[in-house]
Amino acid sequence: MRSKARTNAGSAGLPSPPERVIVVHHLNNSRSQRVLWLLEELGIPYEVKPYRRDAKTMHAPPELRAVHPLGKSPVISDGATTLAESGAILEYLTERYGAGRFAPAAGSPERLRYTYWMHFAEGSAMPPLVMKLFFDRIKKGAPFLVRPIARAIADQVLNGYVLPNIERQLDFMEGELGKSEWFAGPAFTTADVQMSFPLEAARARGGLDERRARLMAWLERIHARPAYQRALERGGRYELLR
Ligand SMILES: N[C@@H](CCC(=O)N[C@@H](CS)C(=O)NCC(=O)O)C(=O)O
Repeated sequence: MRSKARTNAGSAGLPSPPERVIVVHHLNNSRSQRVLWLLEELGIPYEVKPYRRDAKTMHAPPELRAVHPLGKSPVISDGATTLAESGAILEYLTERYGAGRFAPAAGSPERLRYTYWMHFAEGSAMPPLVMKLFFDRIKKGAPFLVRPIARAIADQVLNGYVLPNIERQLDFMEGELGKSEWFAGPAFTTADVQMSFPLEAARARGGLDERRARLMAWLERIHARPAYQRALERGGRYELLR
């Protein structure tokens, strides 16, 4: 049975193993798909609590704020611990349940690469991809009378900042995958799970295509993993926003 007591991100006081039933607060078409995938790779049981985006605004429903004050997904509850932020969740799960799998040894060069990509995914790769989503929507959805002005402003930001950054990052990632099969080195790690969302978003709306053969092959490799497929079955339809 799960404890009703709740502590937010990073708190101590973890329950003993039999008490734990990990609950993933899962928003459709979102970053929480990565958490389901890692749990499948780890082979530990979990519950999915589904939330649906508002069809118009794409926002998460307000009930998610009862789980974590920011009301974003993913969030997990593991006994008395509630943890948000996908990178933190993936690191927590890997350290707690990985038994040495999916993370390179501490102090190794691969571990530094692992740390780098764990942070790069949300800290560098996602911001321009999110900006592209919003500015594309402004271009399409601005009221008729102001649409030309809205488009001009959006194009200025897109062409001056967003698109060049996405391109530069894609080139960089493509080059890095020339060094090894997976992001942190020769072995698949949780950093590949963390990097899946920005690269799937880049494929959906950021111009990632066959011109970057290594990134495309990496996407194929992750999609072919049985655990990835099982996570899709658990999470339901997964289609990245465009
Ligand atoms: N950096 C955070 C981002 C969390 C985030 O923005 N999640 C999106 C889903 S991909 C969300 O909940 N959006 C709904 C909303 O903002 O209302 C993480 O990696 O967990």
